[in-house]
Amino acid sequence: MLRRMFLGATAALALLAAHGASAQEEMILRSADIHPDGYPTVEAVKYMGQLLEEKTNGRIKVEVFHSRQLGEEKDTIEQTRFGVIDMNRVNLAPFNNLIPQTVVPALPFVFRSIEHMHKVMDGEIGNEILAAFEAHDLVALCFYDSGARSFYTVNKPIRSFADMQGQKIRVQQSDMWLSMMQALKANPTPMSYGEVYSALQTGVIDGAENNWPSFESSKHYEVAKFYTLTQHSMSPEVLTMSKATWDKLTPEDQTAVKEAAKASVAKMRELWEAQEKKSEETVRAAGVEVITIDKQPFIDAMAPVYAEFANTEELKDLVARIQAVQ
Ligand code: BDP
Repeated sequence: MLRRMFLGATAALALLAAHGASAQEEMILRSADIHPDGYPTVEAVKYMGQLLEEKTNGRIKVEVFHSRQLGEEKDTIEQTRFGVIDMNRVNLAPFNNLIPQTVVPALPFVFRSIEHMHKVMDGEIGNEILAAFEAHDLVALCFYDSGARSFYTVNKPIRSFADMQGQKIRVQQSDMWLSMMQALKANPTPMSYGEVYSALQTGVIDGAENNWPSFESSKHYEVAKFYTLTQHSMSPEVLTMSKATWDKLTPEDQTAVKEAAKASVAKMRELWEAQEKKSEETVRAAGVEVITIDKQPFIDAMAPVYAEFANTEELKDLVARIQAVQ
């Protein structure tokens, strides 16, 4: 009797599951971004949503909550892991402590050029890093460009390696980034992106670092008038989906999501290139002094960071394979 009841329940569940799949429910996927509307990452995810809507005949839509409406990156990552938020576009840095493989593409000077970065992230190595998210309740869909990050300061311009000494520099919440700043003899202060503007203004920090579009859209350039082209990291952005949401999708819809995300990468690159130019123009026109610098002492100082964070066979191998990509 018990056994029959059990079988009955299983059959009912199977029926329900089949029904759920064939009913092909409508879904609106909520996606988080800290950047403002119009920023390339926000527009790329909207575009991904349009493609997904087309592929699913309007059943699955994406709604982007930009301008940190859903919170700072550290919080939205947790909420995405718990399935409260469906999708999240973030930088790799806030994943560094959780997922060691994400450290590798953020390592200082690991890429020789944007082309090198594209080749690596579009290929086998990129796929391995995407796959590493699965163990952490996330499905990583694709990487987006983030240009190169450089330092900006309020009072003391960085004209040489020695000018890093003792400057209080905001970093993303990642141990690797802390270690990178220590290796540069700076004084790292981890804080979330949304706090940086007032921290610059009130002198809690002396500077921060970011790419052209973020330096501009955050308005940090209104306060920090020196931008030094160290281009020390090309840490890419990543678009993730909650594993909980992913598991609700049929295999066909999962494929549609992956395809839409992959197709949005090219769009993002177009948007990025255009935005980089525009942002650079805006920043220069606002009177920010843009400083070119000898990068070699910065590169030379990074050995301890590699030793500390590319510290397993797997990670060392990833670094070596990246460097070998021509
Ligand atoms: C920007 C990234 C964003 C990061 C931010 C930061 O797009 O995801 O959170 O930098 O420095 O370039 O926190």
